[in-house]
Amino acid sequence: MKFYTQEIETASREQLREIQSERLCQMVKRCYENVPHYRRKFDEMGLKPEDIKSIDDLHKLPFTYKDDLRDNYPYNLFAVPKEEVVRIHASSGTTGKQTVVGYTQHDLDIWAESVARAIVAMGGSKSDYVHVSYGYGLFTGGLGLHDGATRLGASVIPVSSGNTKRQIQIMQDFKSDILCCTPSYAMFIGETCKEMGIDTKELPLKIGIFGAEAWSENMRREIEKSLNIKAYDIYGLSEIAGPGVAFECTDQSGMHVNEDYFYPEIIDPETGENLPDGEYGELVFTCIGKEALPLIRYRTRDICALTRGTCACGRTLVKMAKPKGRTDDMLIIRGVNVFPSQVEHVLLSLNMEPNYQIVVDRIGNLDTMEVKIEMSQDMFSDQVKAIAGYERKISAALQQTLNIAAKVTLVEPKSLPRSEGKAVRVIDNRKI
Ligand code: DLL
Repeated sequence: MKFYTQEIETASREQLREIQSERLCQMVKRCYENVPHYRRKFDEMGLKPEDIKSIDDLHKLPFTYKDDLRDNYPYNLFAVPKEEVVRIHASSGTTGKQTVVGYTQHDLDIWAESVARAIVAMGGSKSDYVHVSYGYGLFTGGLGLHDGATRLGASVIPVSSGNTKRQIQIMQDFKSDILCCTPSYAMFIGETCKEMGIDTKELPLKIGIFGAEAWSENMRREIEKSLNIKAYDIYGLSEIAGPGVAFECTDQSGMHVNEDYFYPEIIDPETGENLPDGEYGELVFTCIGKEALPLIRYRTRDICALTRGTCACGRTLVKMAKPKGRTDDMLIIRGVNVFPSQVEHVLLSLNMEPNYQIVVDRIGNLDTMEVKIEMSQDMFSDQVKAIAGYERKISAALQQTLNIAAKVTLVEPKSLPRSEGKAVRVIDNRKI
């Protein structure tokens, strides 16, 4: 099986536009009638649901921000009565209050369908064992992949995260074909296999479905090598659906957006204006297929670009690039914009493993940046002089890419904390 829902995944642009326009008009009407926040916003702008006649009118609609979810905590943006809500999830909320999201049965169905499309596009099928190591709970990763694989008819192994040696034992004994977890956890599983003396070529594992955090092409190659699999990217966010909003196909050239349910735009984050295909800006989603929490033009803060056209896999669904980072991940150090992904890129280009942590501080009035990087076992056994040489080399490469001086400290192998979920890359000690 090449497609889960071929008709939609290979539809013409006109067919897609027709579906999108019809769904948008219906959802705008429902939002106006059922969500006081949206009614108030529309009224303030002098906008009526009838003014939205097709997807071309999307730009007339107001944006929705994470703060709108917080201000309406927990349930005030829901567009359906409580009896129709069958599931609640929440985002982790590293800053401030977490945000709460809800789903009707229909919402869970389209989410599961979106994930089933993803698994098939990556070469998975109902005859696979799908090992889910994303956390189960309020985080959408575990249950999202679980429901999608169940919908496809695959055999789900719901391991959840943690206890890495046990994960590997299960992979061996239960013959997991597909591994689902964050890319940083996949790296850690690879490292642990090596430590345990397990030859990953002996494992049945063939596909990895990795997402929930930004990861680079270099990191993909590392993971593919260490686990002896094909590693695919999956994107999503709790506010829109969870994993499966977009997914990679076997062409590995961007993620197809399930745009019949989640309509994407790229905007200039400063002006809010739409940007043309191919240009990087902030990714914005409108939930045109959802009932419980149909967000209009939700500002994801992810920095991304879109491309349209027919992919080598045959899908016509618009593709989003790997997100470069988030507008709120961006560190401003001495006036220079720094993304953690740039540090990762430099390390991988020097053939180092991307186990690092950025520590930012303010001493006097000056911002300082230290990058702690783990040495490989080989480097660790080198002379102090050689280690100082590595530090200088990395420091020079960082300076060239970031345009800012960073102190490089090489630390012992395996001394930085490992994450079983999303990696924590930045510690900002500045009180700003
Ligand atoms: O991370 C949902 C998810 C679970 C996606 C499992 C994929 C796999 P949140 O916790 O709400 O939801 O975090 C959403 O994570 O806005 C991005 O910044 C980031 N993110 C998610 N997937 C990717 C990806 C889940 N493939 C936020 N590449 C998003 C880069 C990603 N960043």
